[in-house]
Amino acid sequence: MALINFRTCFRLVTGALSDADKKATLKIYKNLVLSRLFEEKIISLAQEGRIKKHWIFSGLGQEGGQASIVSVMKTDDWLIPSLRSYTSLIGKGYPLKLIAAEIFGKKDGASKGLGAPFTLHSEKYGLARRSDVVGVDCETAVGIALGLKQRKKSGIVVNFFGEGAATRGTVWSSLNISALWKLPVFWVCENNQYAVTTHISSLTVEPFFKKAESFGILSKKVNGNDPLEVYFQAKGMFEYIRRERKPAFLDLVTYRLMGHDLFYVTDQGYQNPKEMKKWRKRDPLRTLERQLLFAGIVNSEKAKKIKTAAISEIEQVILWAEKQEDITREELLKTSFL
Ligand SMILES: Cc1ncc(C[n+]2csc(CCOP(=O)(O)OP(=O)(O)O)c2C)c(N)n1
Ligand SMILES: [Mg+2]
Repeated sequence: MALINFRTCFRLVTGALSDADKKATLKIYKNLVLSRLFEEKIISLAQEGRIKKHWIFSGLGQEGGQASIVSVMKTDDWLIPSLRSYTSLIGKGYPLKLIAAEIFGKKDGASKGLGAPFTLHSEKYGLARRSDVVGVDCETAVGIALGLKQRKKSGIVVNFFGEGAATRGTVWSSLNISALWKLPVFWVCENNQYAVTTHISSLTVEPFFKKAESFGILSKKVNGNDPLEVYFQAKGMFEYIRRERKPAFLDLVTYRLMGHDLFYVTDQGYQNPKEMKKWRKRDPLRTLERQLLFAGIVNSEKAKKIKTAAISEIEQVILWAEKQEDITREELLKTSFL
């Protein structure tokens, strides 16, 4: 897959970005800067031993698609995030401090310190709880979308899941039902090519978008590390879902640069170093930054200001989160979070 899509270059060279697109891409960039710096901070705190919880699933280097897709969402749309979800939660407007408090295992965290940021449920922010059992969320997405349809509400459900999850039957039966019942779901397969240590080549022969297509669902495949391209593809697909009240499917091809979780960071033997080097060069944040500089949407001074503001916000949030009250052992044992 090329570093930057031809269509993206064309849009930039011809100045085909409307004012609304420019505003949206700046929002995507700010989200990516904040979530990247936040995640790097969290990883360094965990490595220093300041974070005890091990539920830190890194999305470093694969966040571009999430930022772009969530930027197109409206407040009454529902998001079921993926495992590696800081970017989408931040993009949906969820407070960073509650994400941080959850990571520190605090009572006031996103999931009351009992799970992880992605296991939160919040009607206010349109966030539905992701299960730790992969693939099950697709059934949740069907349920929420059916509820929206029966109540004649305008929102749609965006469900992120991994390509590993997409090997489960429950995912495809959910897609089938969404097509049959004409449900407004945007299925996003965050295809980072690994499920723990298993490469996608051991999981499937047919590309996922072709499988989705076979259920009669509008399906596309996109370079997930080119945020502008994802933004334009997603915008079109959102328009389709809103207009037709039918599902759509996006195969977001990206790459997992870190280990499965922080325990796996040093155990990268199953990932080919050449492959990793290639994908490091396709960093979505750097790609978008270059595109925005080229299109004059930011200049280097503005980019620097955005980064400084993000660093200061993160410092404040971490200071606040660390001071909050820990979850007690009794509360922890009372709850099953699967
Ligand atoms: C049904 C089920 N099987 C196995 C697991 C253990 N598990 C947790 S995450 C994961 C990998 C999922 O891979 P993928 O869907 O590609 O998501 P990614 O980790 O790449 O974001 C597995 C196998 C689980 N949580 N649920
Ligand atoms: Mg995966």
